[in-house]
Amino acid sequence: MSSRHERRDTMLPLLLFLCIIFRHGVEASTLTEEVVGYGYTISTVASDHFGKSLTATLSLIKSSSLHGPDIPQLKLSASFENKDRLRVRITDSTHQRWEIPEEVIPRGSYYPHCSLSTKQFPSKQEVKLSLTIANSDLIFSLHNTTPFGFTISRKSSKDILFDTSPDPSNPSTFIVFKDQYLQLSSSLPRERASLYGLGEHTKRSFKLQPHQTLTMWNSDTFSAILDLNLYGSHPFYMDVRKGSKDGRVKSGSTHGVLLLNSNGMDVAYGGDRITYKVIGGVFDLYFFSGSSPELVMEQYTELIGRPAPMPYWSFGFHQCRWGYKNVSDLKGVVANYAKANIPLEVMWTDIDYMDAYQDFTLDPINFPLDKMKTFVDTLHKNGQKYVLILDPGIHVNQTYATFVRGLQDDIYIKRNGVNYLGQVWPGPVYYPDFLNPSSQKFWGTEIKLFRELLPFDGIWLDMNELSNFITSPPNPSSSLDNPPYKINNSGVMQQINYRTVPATSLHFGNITEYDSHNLYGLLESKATNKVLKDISGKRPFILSRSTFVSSGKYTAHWTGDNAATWNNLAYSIPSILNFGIFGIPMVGADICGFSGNTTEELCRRWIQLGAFYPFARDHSDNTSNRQELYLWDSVAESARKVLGLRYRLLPYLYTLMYEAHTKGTPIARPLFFSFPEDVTTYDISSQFLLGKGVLVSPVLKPGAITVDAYFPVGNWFDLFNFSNSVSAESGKYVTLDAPSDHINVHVGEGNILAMQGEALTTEAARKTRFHLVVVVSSSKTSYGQVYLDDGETLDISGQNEPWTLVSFYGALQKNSVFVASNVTNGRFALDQRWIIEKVTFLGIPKHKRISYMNGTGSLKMVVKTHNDDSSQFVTIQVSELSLLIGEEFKLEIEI
Ligand code: MIG
Repeated sequence: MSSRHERRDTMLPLLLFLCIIFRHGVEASTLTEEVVGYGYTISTVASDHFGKSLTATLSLIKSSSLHGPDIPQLKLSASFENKDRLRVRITDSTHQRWEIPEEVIPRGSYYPHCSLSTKQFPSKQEVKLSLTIANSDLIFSLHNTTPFGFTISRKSSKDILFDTSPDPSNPSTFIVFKDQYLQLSSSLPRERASLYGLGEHTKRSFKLQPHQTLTMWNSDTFSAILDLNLYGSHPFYMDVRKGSKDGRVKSGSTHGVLLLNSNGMDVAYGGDRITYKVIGGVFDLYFFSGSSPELVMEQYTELIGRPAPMPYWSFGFHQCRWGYKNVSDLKGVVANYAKANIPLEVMWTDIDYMDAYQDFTLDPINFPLDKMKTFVDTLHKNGQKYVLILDPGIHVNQTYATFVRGLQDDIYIKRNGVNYLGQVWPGPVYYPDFLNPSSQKFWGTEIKLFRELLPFDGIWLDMNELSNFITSPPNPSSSLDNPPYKINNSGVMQQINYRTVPATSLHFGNITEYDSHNLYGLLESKATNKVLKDISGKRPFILSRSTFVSSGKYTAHWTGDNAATWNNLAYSIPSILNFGIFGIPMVGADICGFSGNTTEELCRRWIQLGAFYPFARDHSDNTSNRQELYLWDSVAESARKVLGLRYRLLPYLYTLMYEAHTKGTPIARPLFFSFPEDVTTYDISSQFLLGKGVLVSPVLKPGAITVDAYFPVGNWFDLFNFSNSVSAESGKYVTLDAPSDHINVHVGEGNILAMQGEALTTEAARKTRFHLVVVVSSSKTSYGQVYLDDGETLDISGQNEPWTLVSFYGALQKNSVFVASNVTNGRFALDQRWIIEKVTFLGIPKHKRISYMNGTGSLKMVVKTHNDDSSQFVTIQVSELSLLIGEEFKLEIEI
């Protein structure tokens, strides 16, 4: 069997080199030859009676032939869907064009609101017509210029957020609308705008750097390579603004912009301009007013859907590898984790388990059913789980029942009137068409039958970009396989068909692959999610490589094929932060690196960081050395330490998942989410926050035993030992010790963490007692939450489901320090007999001489102080408590 990665590794540098030359050629010729388009002017304007929406017809100024003929008349509609969400849609005024179906991404139909009354646009040049509603901070303005333009600005600060006003000397700023080429450009305040998002790409920095083209066209490309379009497409960005000189705009004012379009596109980011170049569909732009990063996420996920709730167990540690040989190999790995005392929650199998790489089959020699069944049963007995991989390509093989049922149901993607024949691991394959409603039944039956044989706990969806090992020749009579404008697909500019299903292929309802390509992974995740809900009645766990806008509703994601290098370790942070912003907060990178041989030091540093990824899985490819955490003593030792902290933080991580599900806020967040006014945080790519207040500052360089970490304003305490505090009156960089077995993880003032004890499985960890860590602050009340349920109910927070939500608050007062709780639905927690056994107060200034201490009430407890000479703080430890977490309490210590 030939390894395609080897082939790809040798091909790519050459392809990249060629494409760089080619790209320059194209840009030069665009300037000297014809321009792409001359823009449009406004012919008529109408608005609704409520003043919530406005419609304009636009007429082409002059036609141009580059990239195909222009569409002569367009319709623009602008409307407030709610006070925080403004939608601007531009399409052909007479012909319907491709738009993402409501069944795929339900978003409610808002057009038209009601009957429109026509307005005469004020005839003078340079006049604008504005639209806003009473309680919104956004204003939409239509500019009657030649060509026309529109802007989105803020009412409160007058900041212009999006500005399509054409620069008459630069035709690339004009709106262009052709069948296969749409262009729209907005200027940006270079010094004040910081953009994040527009993926999926592997990037050196989280913040977008000027002068790059971000291509979106789902592709099975090695994620170890920087800046190429990868597995998913998310045409969404968040813009965090720095304050304006006149003081009207405050630093941290944030808005979001989504171009809801599934077609292939290049987005050129130039620092002072962003230009969309899209090869189909319509302009459907959504502006989210924020004005904080958290609010933008709440508003964005309100439209696209909130992230799926994840089962409690999925926050445990996962072990995977491509190349496990047989069942005893798997058993050995599980046993070795146990022997090394390293938590292992989930064991995975890659394509190796299948018979001839056919989905829903087992290799009869190496992974026979009886042995696999015993293996999975044993995992379950030990509180562990099992996840397996599925690839979308179904082997063309008349003796393979799944294939035959697919033929009978007629659910495969078609081309030229027959099922399209691709090539993946099994050899020749057909691909299920998830736009076809019958595919749901087909997929459901296959999964159900297989799960009756082998009770797996979750599904891993790979290769769903769609990946194809062959590139079929284009159909010469169609411009779909070979569109006039070439997006920079995988650096292979000539071909959107490169190693995928060709654009002229057809889905149900005659939807072309050209239009729906980017939706495949989303559709497959959605179908799989539904199947798992239906057959298990529990919260599904799905991990998908390919994603699109709204995938977070159905699946988790990993960052694909990274490499075991120090650079890739560092790139994992921007990738994970991006997926938080895309509404897919359950995300991780392959710990210790997928391709290439890892080293002891790299793997040790990687588990130190990876233990704090929302999704923590060690995975490697079949040609690299094994990298299970127990293989090196120093890695094993680190793993016990950092996974120990992860497991103690499980209630916190799980509550962050609950928050993500209810409000869209990411689990792993950039520093600016908690410190939006601090402009230094905008450039940070080497640290991140878990939730509001746990700061992770990993070592990302070989040989390093210190780390330069940025601390936003406040007091921060090392979460491993509660000392080693950092106090920052305003943000500052600090060089921290980071010996080989240590990662710096700090908790900031104002936070209360509900932690539990360490264990080897999440099930066992859930049975331990709680420990509250209260970091008091001189300026604010400290706050924290814990959400508790059985960890797997489908309907999280459902009316008839048992769950408990506890909010903690605490503060330092003149003569005391206290923590107290508010409880919603305490019953569930009371039934579980969960107890808070220990409370640690951090951040009490030393000058507060602790003269007398006691708890109020008749609580039994032991109070100790820790007075570290080198620290300016005193720690108070209250132990031997037995506070029921399901019951409200107040614990006050006199000082
Ligand atoms: O063509 O299933 O990203 O995690 O191990 C490679 C084998 C197919 C790609 C996935 C990787 C997985 C591998 N897969």
